[in-house]
Amino acid sequence: MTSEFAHIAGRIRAGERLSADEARWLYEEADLFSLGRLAAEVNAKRNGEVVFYNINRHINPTNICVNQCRFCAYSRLKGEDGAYEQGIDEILGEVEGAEKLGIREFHIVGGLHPDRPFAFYLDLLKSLKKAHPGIVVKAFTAVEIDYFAKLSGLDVAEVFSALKEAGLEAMPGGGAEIFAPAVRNKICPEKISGKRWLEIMETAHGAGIPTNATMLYGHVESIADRIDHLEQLRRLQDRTGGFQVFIPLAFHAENTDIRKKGETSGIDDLKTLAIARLYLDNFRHLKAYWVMLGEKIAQLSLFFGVNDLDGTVVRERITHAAGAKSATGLDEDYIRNLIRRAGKRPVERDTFYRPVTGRVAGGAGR
Ligand code: V47
Ligand code: SF4
Repeated sequence: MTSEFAHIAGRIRAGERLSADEARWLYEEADLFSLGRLAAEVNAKRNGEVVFYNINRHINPTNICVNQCRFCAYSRLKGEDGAYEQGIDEILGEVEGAEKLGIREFHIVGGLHPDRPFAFYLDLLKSLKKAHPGIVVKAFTAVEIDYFAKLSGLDVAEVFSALKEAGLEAMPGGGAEIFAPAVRNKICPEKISGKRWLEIMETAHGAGIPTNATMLYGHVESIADRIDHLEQLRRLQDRTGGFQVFIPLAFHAENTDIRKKGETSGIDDLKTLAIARLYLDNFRHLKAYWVMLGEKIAQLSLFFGVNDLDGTVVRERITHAAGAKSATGLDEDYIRNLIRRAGKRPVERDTFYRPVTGRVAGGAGR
């Protein structure tokens, strides 16, 4: 172990914060296994051997979007081949019987549809809550919230209060991409700025809505851009404490306008997770999104500081449009086995990271 690594490890063990320069050094110079072991140690102190997963269902009401992010293979213009939009009845039909499958969360994100009024989204939440009062609705990225404010003429706080009344309980972390303006201009010039994304999240936290945070990596950004992204998340979390979990999203290039050979490497994926665990000392949870990492890297990430494997998902569309080779959903037993075979303890959680009690997963004796 180099003396630089020992110095950083000593500072972290003493409860000091990783600096941007140290994070860059870890990315560029650190030995992968020493880095992983340190991140795993920090995680074990906070979360023990428990690894969370949840039983959720993705709902993507439409892929029609007025933005044309260059990394997105999912969106279509209205009238374009492959464009779709689901009405409320169709969505309700798709999730019928969700309780019998043990589903505890609807995760709803979609495109910025040019004609649908804000009232559509309020009706969607109300209808879902009426039909499934026990299932938590985690919905809409900060990008969609900004769009709803424009559509409705309301300010962001008013949008949140209407959505809360309709049943919104938490928000996913999408739309963050990379905050650095130079990168954002290249990969998603029409999208709200990083500054606006952070402002909207701050307003959500102020309204009592917990949110997640993401970072899309492995496209045209530099290591310094990634660290700047983590720094901005850490600062906001210091102020609000409203982020529940950080989720790095590995870029998939197929069918996108970003020309790039191959996907992120497994080594980059694991380093990014481990450095996030160390840098984001004020985030309790770190999620390996198996859809983007593949099931095997997601399993290995449990030795690199991760304590959450997302969920059963069913049925993922966004990453699969960009060539993901992972399944479009996993069953609960499969996820529990991934965790158990890594020597960890699988625990089902709800949206708010509370262990689910009173239910024995997959039957007796487990
Ligand atoms: O914002 C789009 C990303 C995000 C691609 O909060 C891509 O629990 C890789 O945010 N390659 C949406 N990524 C998904 C998302 C998410 C997923 C799972 C859980 C949670 C959560 C949030 O997907 C977008 C964008 O960053 N994305 N295209 C692509 N080609
Ligand atoms: Fe639209 Fe979201 Fe795709 Fe961008 S990433 S084009 S905002 S659906």
